[in-house]
Amino acid sequence: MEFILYEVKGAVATITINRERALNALNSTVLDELNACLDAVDLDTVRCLILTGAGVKSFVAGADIGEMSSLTKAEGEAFGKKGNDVFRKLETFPIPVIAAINGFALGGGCEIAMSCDIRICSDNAVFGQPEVGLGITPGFGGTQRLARLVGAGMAKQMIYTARNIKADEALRIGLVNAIYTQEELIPAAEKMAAGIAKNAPIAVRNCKKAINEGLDVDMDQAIVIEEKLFGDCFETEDQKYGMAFFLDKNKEKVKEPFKNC
Ligand code: CO8
Repeated sequence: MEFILYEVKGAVATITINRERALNALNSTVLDELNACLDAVDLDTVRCLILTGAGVKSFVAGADIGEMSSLTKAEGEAFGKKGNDVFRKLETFPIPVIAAINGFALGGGCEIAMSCDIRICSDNAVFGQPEVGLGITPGFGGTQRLARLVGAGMAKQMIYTARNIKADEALRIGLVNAIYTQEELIPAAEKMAAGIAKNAPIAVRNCKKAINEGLDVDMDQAIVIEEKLFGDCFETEDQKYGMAFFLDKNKEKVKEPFKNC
């Protein structure tokens, strides 16, 4: 692939958007390649994904302004759909995705980060939805996901003013979970991903599904979604092993890795 790097270490895979000379801006090729990369992830072995950007300056500096500048109404809608389809694939991806935000996360960059399950960033990260300054709305889910993540009032302020915020403010409003130095960011993401990957994979997937699907419906329906996914776990070998291990009083026994079945 021209703009996507994919690396697997044990049960953790890292996808790097690699278009550094344009600060990893998302053009159609990047979106197509990201889509293909997600389709190719081996879900039998990979249990957590990390998404980051190449270089030390930018995570993703938005959708490609050059490519968008001459779009017609229909082409604009189609470009928005292309991005939304990939971002939705990321959001509903069966395994957790951690965004390791290593610099600018503007426009489509902030939007792709918000499609991930967990966001952590470096201390030089900058977030924003600058679209109205370019004469457009956020078009890759920003109007929807930012309001859900940080509340409608703060989302409206960020989107209407197009003002960028730094890492500390992103932390304060709940847009990211933690800030690291640039050197510490990827090791921290890998450590978190490894911590997720060592837990029962089907249970982790079911948690993601329960949280995501539950947030889209009212509480009465949401708890039914949870009950069903909770029940499903009792058909897994991992549940049988995990509970038997706890109940076994032999303290010498070492816990085996979960089998994903
Ligand atoms: N698109 C295309 N090229 C970009 C982009 C971008 N979003 N961001 C940076 N670049 C390019 C620059 O043009 C420049 O290229 P070149 O070297 O060929 O001139 C190179 O990257 C380096 O950028 P700068 O020289 O500008 O670097 P600075 O350090 O001076 O500035 C900034 C860094 C502040 C990040 C600056 O580059 C900037 O403001 N970039 C644009 C940020 C932005 O507005 N992003 C939002 C774009 S709109 C969007 O994402 C909408 C998503 C939904 C689309 C839905 C479609 C329907």
